[in-house]
Amino acid sequence: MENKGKFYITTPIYYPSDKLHIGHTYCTVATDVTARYKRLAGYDVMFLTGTDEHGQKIEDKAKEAGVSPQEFVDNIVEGPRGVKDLWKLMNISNDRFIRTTDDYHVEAIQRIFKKMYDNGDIYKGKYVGKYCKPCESFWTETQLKDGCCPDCGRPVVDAEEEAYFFRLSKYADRVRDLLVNTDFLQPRSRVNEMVNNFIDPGLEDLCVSRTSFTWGIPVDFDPGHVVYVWIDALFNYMTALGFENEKYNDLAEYWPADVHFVGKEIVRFHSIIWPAMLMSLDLPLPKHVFGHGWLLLDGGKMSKSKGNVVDPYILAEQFGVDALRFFLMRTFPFGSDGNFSNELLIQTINTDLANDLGNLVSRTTAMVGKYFGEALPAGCSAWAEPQDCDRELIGLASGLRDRYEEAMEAFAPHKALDEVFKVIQRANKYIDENAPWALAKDMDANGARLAHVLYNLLEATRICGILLSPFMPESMDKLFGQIGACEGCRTWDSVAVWGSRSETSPVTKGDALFPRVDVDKALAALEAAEAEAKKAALPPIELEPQLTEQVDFDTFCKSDFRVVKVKACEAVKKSEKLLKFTLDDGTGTDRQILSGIHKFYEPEDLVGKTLVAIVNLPPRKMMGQMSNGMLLSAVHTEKGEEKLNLIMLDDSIPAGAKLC
Ligand code: ME8
Repeated sequence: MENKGKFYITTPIYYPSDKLHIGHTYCTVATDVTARYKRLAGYDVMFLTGTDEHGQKIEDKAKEAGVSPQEFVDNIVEGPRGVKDLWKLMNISNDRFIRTTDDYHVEAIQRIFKKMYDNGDIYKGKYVGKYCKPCESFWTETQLKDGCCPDCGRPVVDAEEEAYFFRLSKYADRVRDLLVNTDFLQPRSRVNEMVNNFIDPGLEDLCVSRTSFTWGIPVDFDPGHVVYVWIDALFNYMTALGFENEKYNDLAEYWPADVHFVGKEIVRFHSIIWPAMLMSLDLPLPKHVFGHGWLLLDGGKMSKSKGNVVDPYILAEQFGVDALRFFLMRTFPFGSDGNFSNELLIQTINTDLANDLGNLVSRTTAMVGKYFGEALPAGCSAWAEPQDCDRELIGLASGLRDRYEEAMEAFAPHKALDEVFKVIQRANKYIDENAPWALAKDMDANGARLAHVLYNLLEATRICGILLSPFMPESMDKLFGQIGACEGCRTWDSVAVWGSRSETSPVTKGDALFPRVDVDKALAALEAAEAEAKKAALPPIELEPQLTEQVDFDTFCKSDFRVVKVKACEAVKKSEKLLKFTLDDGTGTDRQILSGIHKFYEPEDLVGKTLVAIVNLPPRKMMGQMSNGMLLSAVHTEKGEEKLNLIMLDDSIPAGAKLC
């Protein structure tokens, strides 16, 4: 087969602050499917994935877990059921895996940073602005949405420090031109978002170093500064090919990348900051960035902190890797958000895989066995006077490769699958139209027609099987075995040639490729597996011993517990521990409570929260300020460290409601 050239595709490099969930799996599967399709179509593919391991969030998480940041990320990346294990399980065919803590990458980033410093695009200044800790993003006041991070909606904190800046503003016009006048950023709808929200309001220079934590790549010419995690992360796409390092040597072959697949919230980094930095270094730009949508759960983005993540291991173990890969690509249009549910997954498996595809394969192979034994007779592929249904099926299947290719080239795997399933559905209808069981009643008169009908079904199945193989590699190998598709007729070239399958290849009815799922049983099993996983993930905790001394009921009833809403919260000056709360307690007069919980919460994170306070304690003075009551919280010890969680209630409960 002709070699069509190089194709370089990447996933985002994942942030190993927690185990990956089904949303991460979605993007990696989409990238894998595209990489496998390109290999099938004759490209020499480089498929890169990896992990983005620096930044304050990892430093904080490691501290919480009582291990070093390196140990922390090693466990999530290399450890059991970690990132690498997950990609192995999901049959991800990446050619390379980069970790941003790899020595070659660290050294390369230091060189890259220095180059931009030397060419004047990185300069030293003072950073005053807002910072979103969970997203590791800096924002200007004007970019905030209702005072919060425009990406995740969480509160931001003030940040001021000496820092290095990248002259992003210098590249605003060139980046705008790239987005507006080329097909660099896809889908097109994302272009307006970037231009209207970020470029046109004015691109400010970007802060690209930090001094407030150490878990990052050191700026080697200025101790104390570490490189901003996004600079470190974005250049992975090139360091993994050998840019500014000696570990690899594939840059000339594969750069510029053909496409970076990324989730929609990181399109800004990939379509504005990334091209601007490449422009600064006079490097070729990637050909495309594709911003896919999110998998939502109950309408919201999955995130570990919200506790609503879906574990891909559980789904793959329950339903099979291929069924899960297929579901992700079939159900959610790649550029849009989609609502995940277990019910939808089961429905897709039952409808598309067990019913449509599974039945086509099992009925066809069973009928070949029943009516002809091991194989169809020679000569069965030709039919002197094709009927309308023959012409329709053959026409639809023969043209399938072009329609599929068009969709895959447009990064629309869901559309490619639509096309394949039109042929599968047409083939099932063809069985009903020809009623092979009726033809088989008189083999002398109808045996030749029956063999031809079955040959057409095997051919249509073969063509669909090849085009489904990037989505479900293992199952399609089994399918090829069952329908007798030799190596030579599983190729890209053979997809477009009706009749490539040898007439007399042996056919074997095997086990069902996709058994039907019993909805109730499967949902119950999932629930049990999820509960088991949650239990296993709970850290060992030490609880305060429970008091044995009893309190009489009347005394207990004297304590007045009320729902309160946080109107304002600030740190008490000169106190490391105390936060001062201004609370709405439902009386119409603000209540002030001081609480020694600064170690556990930032004040701005608590504004708007609904808490519980005991309001009839005698007033107390602390650090010169009055406190009228006490906020309730839960405390325990984890790995020797004290933990505290304020009791938070549903926002719908009004201030002043009494707890009893
Ligand atoms: O962003 N649905 O890493 P990350 C779909 N380290 N996609 C989702 C998703 C969901 N529910 N949740 C997450 C980072 N993702 C950076 C990337 S690249 C130089 C650096 C996607 O682990 C998300 O949109 O937080 C992103 O594209 C990817 O998972 C990695 O997210």
